[in-house]
Amino acid sequence: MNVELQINNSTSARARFVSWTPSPCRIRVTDPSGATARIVNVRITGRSAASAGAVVFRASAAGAFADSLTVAVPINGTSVSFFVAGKFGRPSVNNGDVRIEARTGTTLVGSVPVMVRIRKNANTLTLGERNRFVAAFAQLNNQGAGRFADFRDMHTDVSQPQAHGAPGFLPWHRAYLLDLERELQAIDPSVALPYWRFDQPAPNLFTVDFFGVSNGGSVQFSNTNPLQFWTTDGALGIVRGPRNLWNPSTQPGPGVITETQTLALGTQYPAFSGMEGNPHGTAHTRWDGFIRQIGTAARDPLFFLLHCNVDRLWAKWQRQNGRFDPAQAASYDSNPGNPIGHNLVDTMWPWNGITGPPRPPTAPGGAMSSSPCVGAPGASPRVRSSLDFQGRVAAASRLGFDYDDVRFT
Ligand SMILES: [Cu+2]
Repeated sequence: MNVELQINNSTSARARFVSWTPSPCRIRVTDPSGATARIVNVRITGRSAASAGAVVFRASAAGAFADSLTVAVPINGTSVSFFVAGKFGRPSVNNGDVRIEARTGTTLVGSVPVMVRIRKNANTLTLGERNRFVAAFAQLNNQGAGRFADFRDMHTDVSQPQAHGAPGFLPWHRAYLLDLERELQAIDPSVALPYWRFDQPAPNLFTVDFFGVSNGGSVQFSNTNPLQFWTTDGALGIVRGPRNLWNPSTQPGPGVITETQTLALGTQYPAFSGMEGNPHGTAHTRWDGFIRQIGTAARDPLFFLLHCNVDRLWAKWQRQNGRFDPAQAASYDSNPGNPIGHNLVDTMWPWNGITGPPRPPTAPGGAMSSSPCVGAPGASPRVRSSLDFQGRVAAASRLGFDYDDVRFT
């Protein structure tokens, strides 16, 4: 007998990535030979090394997760649904480092490799994770000739009002990071965007082998680091230096409020979104160079790690206060005076392709990148598409990413 395991309801190997948020899956009998009844009990488990990812299961969209699940599967080929999630605290370190196995009795009847793909603290990545991320990012930019140029062009002075200084700041940047992360995953599906905790020292991030070292002027990289060829706006190199003799390897960003302080800004979105100033703006202006100003910030790949932490803080705040539902007033700031692109129902530039006032004159990059694993947020996301990122309110809203320290359960 043989069964087929469909992760994220797909037979594609590209869809075999899960996070803390439950992924819908299916099992069906593809070869019934040897079966003695019309329905067989199949036990589904995860198998991995102690240092690798781990998964848990449940039979339906709600309920407790367990390390194994027994499913009654008809031998006529009808599929039966179940759910898989990463076991919190056990993210993968390599693609396919967990196997989902199906057994009847002790006989293995089906098996697929999966990855618990999770956004992690950049300071704690394994060397393998670090090197794969840097290689994918460098390839996306391709010395200035690659697809990264669109991301550079999305975050400029002219597009500034689409993404800053109003409530859509957090939803817009969540979509922006997701679009970039999906492009990185098209290059290497094992990559997830890491975050820079700007309220902590990051000795493993600010090295010549990772995001580089500089006391001002051009960032220095080792001769094995592909970021040494980073080029934007026709110029080789990244201009970045810590302001006022700050050492990002040994000190948190001066004046940057801590995570605890950020999460205590208030329980309503209008209060919490004050974090656009501090810690977000303060983290940007601890530096001189590209990352200091909106118009040039996206020229520095560190921008995306800084913003990944901004997004993580929003995710933590959402979980702490139950602020995932766009229909609940406290989850957002639905001020009637919000500019276009900052109301929950508004589509977001540039993915909507709309140009001309009050939108910018061009819409670089086209539609939002799709994912082999999830359907949301679609080609033209709305502000509201960013809120329910774990699909808590509606499972179809799940965006397919999670943070190492933000649980689903
Ligand atoms: Cu920005």
